[in-house]
Amino acid sequence: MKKIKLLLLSIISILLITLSSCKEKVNPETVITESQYKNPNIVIIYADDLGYGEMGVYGATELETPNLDKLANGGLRFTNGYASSATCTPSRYALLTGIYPWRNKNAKILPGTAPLIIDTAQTTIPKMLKKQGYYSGIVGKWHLGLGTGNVNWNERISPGPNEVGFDYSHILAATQDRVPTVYIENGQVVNLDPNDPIAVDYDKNFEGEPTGIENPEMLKMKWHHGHNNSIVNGIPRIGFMKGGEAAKWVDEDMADYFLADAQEYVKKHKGEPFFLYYALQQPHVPRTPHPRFVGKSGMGPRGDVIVEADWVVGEFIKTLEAEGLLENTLIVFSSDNGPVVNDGYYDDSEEKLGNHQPAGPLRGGKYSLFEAGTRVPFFTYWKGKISPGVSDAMVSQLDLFSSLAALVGSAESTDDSKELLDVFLGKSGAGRNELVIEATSRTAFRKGDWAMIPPYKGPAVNTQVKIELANASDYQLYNLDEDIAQQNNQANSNPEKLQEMITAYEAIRGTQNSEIEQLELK
Ligand code: NG6
Ligand code: CA
Repeated sequence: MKKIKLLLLSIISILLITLSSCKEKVNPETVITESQYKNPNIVIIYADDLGYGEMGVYGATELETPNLDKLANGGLRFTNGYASSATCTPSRYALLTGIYPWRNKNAKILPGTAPLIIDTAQTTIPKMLKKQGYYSGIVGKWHLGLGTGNVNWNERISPGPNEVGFDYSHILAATQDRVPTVYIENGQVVNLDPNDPIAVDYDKNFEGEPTGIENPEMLKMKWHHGHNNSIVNGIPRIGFMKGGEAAKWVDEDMADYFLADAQEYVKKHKGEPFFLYYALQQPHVPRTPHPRFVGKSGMGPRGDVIVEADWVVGEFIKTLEAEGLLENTLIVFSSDNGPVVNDGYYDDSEEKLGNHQPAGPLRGGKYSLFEAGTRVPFFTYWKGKISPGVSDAMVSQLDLFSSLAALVGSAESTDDSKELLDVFLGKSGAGRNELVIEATSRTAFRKGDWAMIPPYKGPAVNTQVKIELANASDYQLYNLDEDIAQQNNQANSNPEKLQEMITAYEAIRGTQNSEIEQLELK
């Protein structure tokens, strides 16, 4: 009798176990299949000009970024994470191709009419992912050139993102301060009226068209330097544009516009492994927060658009969560270059900055070879896969190409892009040992705890943006471990270290090139 009881009990418990595991298997919410683990979705969220000190988790005290902080705190936050360049185009080039931007002489701040600078035969992150079965999209800022020469904005614009690997693209061509001020979806200007064709010129104005310099009465935002060509929505821009009235974007709606598209993209493609490159336009100039965010930071439009960007990221994450995708999506957040306060408009950014330090403890800013030019906020997040933490490992956006390839089982890599998947996932602290950084065609070197900046002609400070560029007649050598603010130049006191740095730098970069273009902010 006892034996039968025992047998019955064990049969019941086996049944229960089987039933409960069956239940797990049929609930679509909780199932993560083997292939999903192998092919997680990948999202890169890329801010424009966000500095090292502009998130709470990176030490900001005057500005609140609760959504970014939450994400960074739940993921792996890098203290030595680098953009490849101190300006936009070169950093984006390196991010997508895994190639140092200084290897391509066209990788510099581009006008809105510049041709595409990525060779359509070249490999890119979306192309590599496509071979592994991914669908790829870009939503937001492009700034890598379009077409091959004279773009006709009234026909399909090609080559562009769709020709370098993106299956879907919804972009602004260059920057928010450059014409054409229209959205472009898969090569077509959105809302273009064929009876009001678009013409763009960066050299001369179109007859009868108002400009910032001639029509100050039409401006709602005044230009400080440059930015005095065509006026769109009361904001003077770089470059001249005619026509396309119905297609022109509303600056204050841009964050909502791209957010809605990024959310829709996720919903549409959640059934397949997808890659999304979500390139935010904030806090680049012109800073035009939606009225919901005006005054929210107490720091004027620059702070307000950072608050707006933080909100946008929060909303986007909510969508991933609602779609049940958070456990199956690797998120990478970073910025294309360091911060600038006044970048060409009178927008109260200096007056209302208060105690905020956009670069945190770092020296310099956007355009600079000092640390603040390229050391930026950088974190990875993957719910349940990446343990929360902080990593001091040196990583560059350049490394995403080879590391993401390793993640999805691709053997592709480039010489410049280090495969650091375990570092990005928090399984290893062994980042890169050395890195060449770039700023407006000049380069410098980081190795171990040391930073070396070769001598460059040119002003020490750009007085328009009030940023120290790091130009000097002699070599500079800093130990970042003890001197993160780069105040103590050891080039003279430590000649052995200096020589070691120069030798290692030249092994990658070649001997110093004297043909350096001077930064010209018009
Ligand atoms: C500069 C612009 C600046 C910004 C920058 C590009 C002037 C005076 N300044 O030339 O406002 O647009 O280019 O920024 O025109 S980036 O983040 O896209 O590299
Ligand atoms: Ca930028």
